[in-house]
Amino acid sequence: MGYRVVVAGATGNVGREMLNILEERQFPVDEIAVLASRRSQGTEVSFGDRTLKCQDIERFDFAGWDMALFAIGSDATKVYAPRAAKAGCVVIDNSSLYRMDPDVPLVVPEVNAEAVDGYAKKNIIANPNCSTAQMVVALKPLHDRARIKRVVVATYQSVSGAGKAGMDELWDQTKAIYNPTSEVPPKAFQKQIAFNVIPQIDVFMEDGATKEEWKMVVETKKILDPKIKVSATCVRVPVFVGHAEALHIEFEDFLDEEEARDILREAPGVMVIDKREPGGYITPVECVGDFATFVSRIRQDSTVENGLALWCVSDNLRKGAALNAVQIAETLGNRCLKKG
Ligand code: 11C
Repeated sequence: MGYRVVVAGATGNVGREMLNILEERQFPVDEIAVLASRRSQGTEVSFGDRTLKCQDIERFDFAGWDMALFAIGSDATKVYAPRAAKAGCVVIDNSSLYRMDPDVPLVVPEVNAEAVDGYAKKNIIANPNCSTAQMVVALKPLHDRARIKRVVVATYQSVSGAGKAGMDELWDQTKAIYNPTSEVPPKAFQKQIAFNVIPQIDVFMEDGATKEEWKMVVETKKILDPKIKVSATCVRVPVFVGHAEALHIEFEDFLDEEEARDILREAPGVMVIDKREPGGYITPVECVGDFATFVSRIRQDSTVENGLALWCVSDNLRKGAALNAVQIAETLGNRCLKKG
């Protein structure tokens, strides 16, 4: 006995990962429907050893389905999430549309699983931004021990965060640099991404921060603790999958680096790889396809009182999106819904 599950946006990077992860984690699925836009209707996607055909989301009836994992972007979510929720299907939404809605829980199960219990106000649960998700997984156990006052973070975000168009642009520009027969001007990004880094992700806000940076600030407060101050600089780097973050954390209480390492070793969702030798840390290409948030380079930051610095890396399509959505589905199932 399990659930009737919908995956909306099944042909995209995140949707495909959702299907992989539902299968890998043996999520109790009684029946599954995969949805896409009319343009992709009939496109085949894999679910374990089965091949599923995408149905047109416009014509799909959500009544009788228990939960729907959405990876369709904010514009389409605005149309279809209320429709699914009204039909009694709980939406787990990967877009940014509902994240800051006070009636919608924003959940990273390792951090605030209990927030899922508030799902029924709108029948919608939000999945955070990828750069926030991995950061709060690493921060939570340290916050429980020494109370975080402030975090300064610089991100190194892969092009898959910008979808297939971002991945294609890095690939095509890289090829064009070696074989300059055709020019590949920036389109998905604001400047050349091949052999470059770009200090802009998403649009600029009035205060000079970008929206990606703003998301890290407000989402961390909603998920972990409204008292935590976050200063973020988000940077796009020429990596296909895997976001990295350099964190400088200021605590209320002193936290020794050895104790921090031990706490993180025991923390759910965290894998510590921290040998103080050449290569004794994790890089983005090594985390692809993994479930964990990897933490390396844990060390005291002596430039502030009670400071700690660390390096954190995770697969942005997994913990940053599809895995977290499936973990929310698991939490919802365990805490709130009856199996079919
Ligand atoms: C990126 N973090 O790397 C973004 C992608 O709010 O869900 C995810 C945007 C979001 O470009």
